[in-house]
Amino acid sequence: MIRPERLSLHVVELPLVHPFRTSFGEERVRRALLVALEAEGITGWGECVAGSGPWYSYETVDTAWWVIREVFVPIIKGQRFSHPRELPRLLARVRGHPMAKAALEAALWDLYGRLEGRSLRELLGGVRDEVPAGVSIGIQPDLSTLLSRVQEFVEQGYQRIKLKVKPGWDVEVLHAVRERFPDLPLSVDANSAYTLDDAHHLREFDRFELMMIEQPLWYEDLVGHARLAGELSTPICLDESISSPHRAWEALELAACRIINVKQGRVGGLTAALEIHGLAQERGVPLWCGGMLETGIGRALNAALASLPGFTLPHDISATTRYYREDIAEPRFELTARGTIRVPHGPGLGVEVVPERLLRWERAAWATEL
Ligand code: OSB
Ligand code: MG
Repeated sequence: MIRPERLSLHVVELPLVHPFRTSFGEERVRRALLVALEAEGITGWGECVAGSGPWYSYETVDTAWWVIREVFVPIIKGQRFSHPRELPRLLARVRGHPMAKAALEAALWDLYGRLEGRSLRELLGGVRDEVPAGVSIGIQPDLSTLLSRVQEFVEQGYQRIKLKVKPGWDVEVLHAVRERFPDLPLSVDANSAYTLDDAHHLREFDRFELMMIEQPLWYEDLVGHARLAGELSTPICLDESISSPHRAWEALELAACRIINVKQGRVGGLTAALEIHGLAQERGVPLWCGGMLETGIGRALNAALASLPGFTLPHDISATTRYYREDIAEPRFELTARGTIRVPHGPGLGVEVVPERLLRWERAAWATEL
């Protein structure tokens, strides 16, 4: 039984090594909300994947802060849990806010693992010691900068390169990258930058032998993706559209995608991610773990999730140095000589928050007894 005694919220701002530009904007700093749950002198940590503004998702650091403090805390006050999967049932009557729910659930999984002396990988049923690492490269100021960034990551040994695309930064870019790197495992992510009217244009992507095209259309549009899938030979992967296990089921029923990018935060937590994993296993749909520029806390969780048997494609889980000069957690994640990231095996997340670093990068904090 876990009886959480105290909850604290921490907003941190970590400068990114390189600005990250997508079809919806640019980030120079990762503003992240961390949730800590304490019991019996042990602390469990969860990172909320919401961004600082409502661009990737309507949730933000501030909406998550508000809903956890004003809505979730009163619900969990005095509660006991025999397993973290009991939390989503308690929170089910709150509509929406999947990223906030996921962050609280993540803290409970970490706390549970630490109290039981078991790793998150083991608790989730992971089967791998290391997972294939890919890297996601944002939109660059020009083509030559992009080519040198790709070169740099290929030399480092990443197993797959994902390029952010948008109208005006696509076919020409892909042509140049393919010409220089003919055999490179390559994919693209549009973050909803196209419409079905662009179907003819998107067909040009087919000649670049991409592993997938991620989220080409509007996030609510499963039917549009199903129609587009009929026009393209490149597999469609959905990211933003998959906001719950039910949406994953709908997407697969409609044949809106052949691959799913799983972000536990976007789907409402680890329990929901496990449900999607089960569904994908039944149907033989390959999964991979997406990223949200997480700190070491979120990255450790992603690595544990990616170690499940259904996660078979390279992930957006890159080395710490690709994102941050200094992370708030230790040890840092490094790319192995095999182009993989090791899955932590210590209790819970298997990484530790460094208190001085948390203080250095913290911009706001709040705590309450439960
Ligand atoms: O669409 O996958 C995305 C980062 C922030 C928001 C959305 C996305 C991304 C990435 C980065 O592609 C993946 C990573 O963390 O390395
Ligand atoms: Mg994406």
